[in-house]
Amino acid sequence: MNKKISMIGVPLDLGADRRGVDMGPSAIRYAGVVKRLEGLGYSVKDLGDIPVIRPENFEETDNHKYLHQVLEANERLATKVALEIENGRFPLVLGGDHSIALGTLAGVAQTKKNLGVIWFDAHGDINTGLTSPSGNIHGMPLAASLGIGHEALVKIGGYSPKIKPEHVVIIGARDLDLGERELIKELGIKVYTMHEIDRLGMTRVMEETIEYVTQGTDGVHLSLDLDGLDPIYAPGVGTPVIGGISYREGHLAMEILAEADVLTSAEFVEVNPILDQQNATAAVAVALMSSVFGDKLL
Ligand code: 4U7
Ligand code: MN
Ligand code: MN
Ligand code: MN
Repeated sequence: MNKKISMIGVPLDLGADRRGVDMGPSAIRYAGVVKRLEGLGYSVKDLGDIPVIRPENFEETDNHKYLHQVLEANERLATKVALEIENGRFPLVLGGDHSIALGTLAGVAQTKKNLGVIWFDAHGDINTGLTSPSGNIHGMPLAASLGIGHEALVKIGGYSPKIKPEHVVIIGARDLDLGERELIKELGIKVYTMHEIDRLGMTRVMEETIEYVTQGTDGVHLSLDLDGLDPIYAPGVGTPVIGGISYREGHLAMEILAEADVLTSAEFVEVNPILDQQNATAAVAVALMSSVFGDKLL
């Protein structure tokens, strides 16, 4: 793994239309992420936070809440991520709501034309303005990155698509909207729902996932939504869904990823300290990062 990490915070909550997740980057820093990664031998450069402009009033464009603010923050994020990669560094993005994957992927995919993506989440995040029951953009970044949805979202970074359906794996899904299910089937996206995780076990799920996302790709991005974990372990999230991945399964997944040594970028999103219990969810995020960056425990 690249030993030079550039950490970028994105204090955005407008994509979730819910206050609190904007404090995610602070909570994760407070939970000791830099020390933890430095302890594993990484050199960590904390680039601070991407500025987010708050609107005076509620805004909505064609069932996309706060479209303009979400676009602006993500354009900035994309530029920064691309620059860090050019400088030979590993971008580690801290959310913020999951709409920030739009900017991360727009930055990463500028250099990686066949990027593999592991989407660890209770949700598919593959809605468009036409299928979204909420109008919240954090439920749309996977669709937009595939080139599907609102023109402006799709074109972040000035190009589209960022990724191809055959390079994506969703892990932990248990709350998929009707339109999402249809699109997943239409595009043939590989999904390990909780059912498959129960049935096959996390080891096999991760081994198959790694095999799959490294076929014909030139890098692998991990987009980890803390709500992929069960809310027992990660209560500080805006859209919790019971029946999720356990703390140990989450660690196992990260450890297998670390062993495979395939990741070229990562983001950890949806930590909401207002909904949390004593920063437990931020602590889980840092613990998972520690595993995915190679903590061997012994
Ligand atoms: B997250 C939802 F309807 N699908 O689109 C939607 F259930 O980034 C939830 O995964 C989206 O946390 C959750 O609003 C987005 C809803
Ligand atoms: Mn989610
Ligand atoms: Mn839901
Ligand atoms: Mn998500």
